[in-house]
Amino acid sequence: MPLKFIRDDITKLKADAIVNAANTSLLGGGGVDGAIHRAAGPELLEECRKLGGCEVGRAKLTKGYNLPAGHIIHTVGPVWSGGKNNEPELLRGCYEECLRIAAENKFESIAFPLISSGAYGYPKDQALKIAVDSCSEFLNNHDMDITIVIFDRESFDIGKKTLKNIQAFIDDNYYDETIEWRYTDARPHGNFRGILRPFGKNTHHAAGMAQAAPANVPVLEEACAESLKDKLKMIDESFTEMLLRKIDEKGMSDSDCYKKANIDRKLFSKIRSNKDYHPKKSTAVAFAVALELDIDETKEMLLKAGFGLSNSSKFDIIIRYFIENGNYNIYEINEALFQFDQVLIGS
Ligand code: AR6
Repeated sequence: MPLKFIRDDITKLKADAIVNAANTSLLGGGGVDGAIHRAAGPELLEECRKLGGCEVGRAKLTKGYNLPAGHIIHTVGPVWSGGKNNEPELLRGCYEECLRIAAENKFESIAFPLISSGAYGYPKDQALKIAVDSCSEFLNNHDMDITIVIFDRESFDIGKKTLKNIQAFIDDNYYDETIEWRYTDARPHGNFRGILRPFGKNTHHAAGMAQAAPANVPVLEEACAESLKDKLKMIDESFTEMLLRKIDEKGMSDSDCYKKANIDRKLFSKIRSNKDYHPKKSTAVAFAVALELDIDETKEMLLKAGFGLSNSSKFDIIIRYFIENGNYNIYEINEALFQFDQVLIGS
């Protein structure tokens, strides 16, 4: 099952369990803890009183009461005090404990806030990394729908340096749609009206990206239609066929691939069983990333699904940035896409 990120209020989510970033008393507080107690109602506090508190890095389960979520797993994150007091291990322990409890109770879905990253002062980028690492590790051996809920934009800080590099890459490559396009008559005597060429700044990036449609499409004669039929018999490998071939070539198992692509098992089975499946672009890109294809292979795979990578889309440029830098970590790619308000890849 995939790992998802959403920007939302965790108290609004429907899941088998949501996680509360509580304190050792488990008797409520501010931040997400306060919001959960308010939304769940006073019965939650009554149940919490019976739990006898909770140690840092551990977790305890209650019912969800008035929440849309069925249960609450209360965990206590470490207070950040510079990082030398076992904070990373304790924070990782929180995620592992919550996931262990969720698995023990056969929960199929769980949503986490970014534990310790508010009042407890854990640097948000490091807190996020621990959340992602712990959850993705768990997903290697378990089927669960895990959501990491990001409350504020700042929490999703992928690190200033990466952000600056991506921004610079976008600035260098982004094709500004406001630039003027001029018609150039490239083939004055041919069937094509010409080729639209960008005119103005950044023309070198965009040149050749778009072509005008043929002007006068001829009516097919019978002989022509027959030869077209023959050609269609030799139709190229489909997206599904290419995907399955690449999985074999890379020596991966199906599950290695769909897990690494952050793709749901059911979706993968659907693709596998339909040679002519047309995936969404975000799905096709996720597979290219999971297979660690280089940029040309990625383009080839996208083309099979009817897509391309252009310089007029921030999504495409960010994907290109990661692939060209040999970074195939889907979660880091998604963090960057999220930061730039783009569709995430995978399921
Ligand atoms: N939904 C999702 N995330 C939220 C919400 C919400 N409704 N509200 C806040 N966050 P914090 P901590 C995010 O302070 O750092 C409490 O008083 C928030 O933006 O809630 O573990 C407890 O009783 C931040 O990224 O928890 C403890 O005393 C993240 O949740 C102490 O705070 C965690 O922020 C725990 O501190």
